[in-house]
Amino acid sequence: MQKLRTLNRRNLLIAATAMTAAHSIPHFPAAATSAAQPTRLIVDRRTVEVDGRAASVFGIRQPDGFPGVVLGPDQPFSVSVANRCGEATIVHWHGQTPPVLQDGVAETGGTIIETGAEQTYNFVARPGTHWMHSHHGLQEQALMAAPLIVRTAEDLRADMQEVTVLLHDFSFRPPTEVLAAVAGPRKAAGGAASMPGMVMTTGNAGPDLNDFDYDAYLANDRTLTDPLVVRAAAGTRVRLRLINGATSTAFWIDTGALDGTVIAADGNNVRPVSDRRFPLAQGQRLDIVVTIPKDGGVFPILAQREGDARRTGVLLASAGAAIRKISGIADAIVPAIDNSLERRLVAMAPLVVSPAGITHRIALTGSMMPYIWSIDDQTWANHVPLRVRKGQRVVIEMSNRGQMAHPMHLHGHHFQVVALDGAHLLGAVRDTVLVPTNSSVTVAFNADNPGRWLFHCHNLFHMATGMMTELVYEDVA
Ligand SMILES: [Cu+2]
Repeated sequence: MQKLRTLNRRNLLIAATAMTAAHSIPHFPAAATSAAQPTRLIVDRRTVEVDGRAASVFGIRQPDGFPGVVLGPDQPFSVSVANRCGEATIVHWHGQTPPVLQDGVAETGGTIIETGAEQTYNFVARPGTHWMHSHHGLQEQALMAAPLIVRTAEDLRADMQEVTVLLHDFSFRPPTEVLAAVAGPRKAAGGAASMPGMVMTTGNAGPDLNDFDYDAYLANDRTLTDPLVVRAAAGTRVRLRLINGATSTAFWIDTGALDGTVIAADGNNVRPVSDRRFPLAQGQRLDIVVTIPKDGGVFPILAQREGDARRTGVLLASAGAAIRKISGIADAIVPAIDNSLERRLVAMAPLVVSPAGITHRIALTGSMMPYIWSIDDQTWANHVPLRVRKGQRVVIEMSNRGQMAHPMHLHGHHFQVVALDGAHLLGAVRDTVLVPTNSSVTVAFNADNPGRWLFHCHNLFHMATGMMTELVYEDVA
């Protein structure tokens, strides 16, 4: 049973609501645990029910079943991970900027956690909406992921109910079969869809979308057949902490009848931008504030797969509002996600970027047939590291030369988006940026965290087939 680590009356209410829902994962990360005691996380297998059918998946949970970690202001990231999942693993703290050996990545020096073993982590936590996921094999596809929320004093002062939503793409098939299907020979006929239900491009010039026909799309482990219903009082504000934990699915977030205001991207505050539809690539997070109207009602917050009609989501409902059924299939297909929102984002706290710098220009390469993705035509096995020196300003210009979009994620740093297709901007500070097909994106950051750091596409199957390199500080290489 979930402990009520509550902060105020409203949060107590929310926690109580979560507990009434059968097999729900709590959607509201409650208050922090004591700074003196590391938060214990157990990685194990669990059973979830997806549209009435049981599935064995992974979980990253506290002993009481609470998924992931929530830290309060100025709390250190002090966590122990006990691996009871029956196979070796390593958990990456996506969005955090720890010393490299604590990044949760074996390729750059982290220690694999064998099954039965336990490992501790301790570093200064970075505020914001982040998440954790396996960085080992294909475990992320089997839901080895959880929220990692670090709240600020300002967050606590804001009179807003917080609702964390972790999105997934889900298959009853084992991850290795998913990869085999994705990378298999089915695309031989010039990229045409040959799998029932598979959605490909909307036109010859469009990008290739959606490699795999998933069985379901999940929001906090649930589909719209039995969605999470969050009670939210009429006239109050709700801060949605949205995390795209899907391995190979990008979503359009749809706030429906409510105006949504983006206040943070990948955990970094941005100048408020309002809209009702927001693109969210794999690995990315958005914090969106909505206001429940004074006369109340039920307000679905939906995530619809790009290039598809399928969707998932949660419902915000005021007291007494009758819950209506929302179909998991939308009336219309939505297009591929793009950088329309990215163009409008302005960092609240721009990075102070060192004057002297180095620019790396890289091409995002690879193909559908054979299904191999790469950087400058090199897969991870032959990767050429991006070399930097501590204290430098680093600029990375990425040009996408392939047929699929790539959400590129840099470990250990947050960068600022400084150009989209050559047009300069002082955009969002974030750790994962979408590089659409036939597009270029330039990011800049301070080389302030020595080590070797992975830099890769956050489409798990692009990464698994090679689309990964590393940033290497020369003094440590
Ligand atoms: Cu990719």
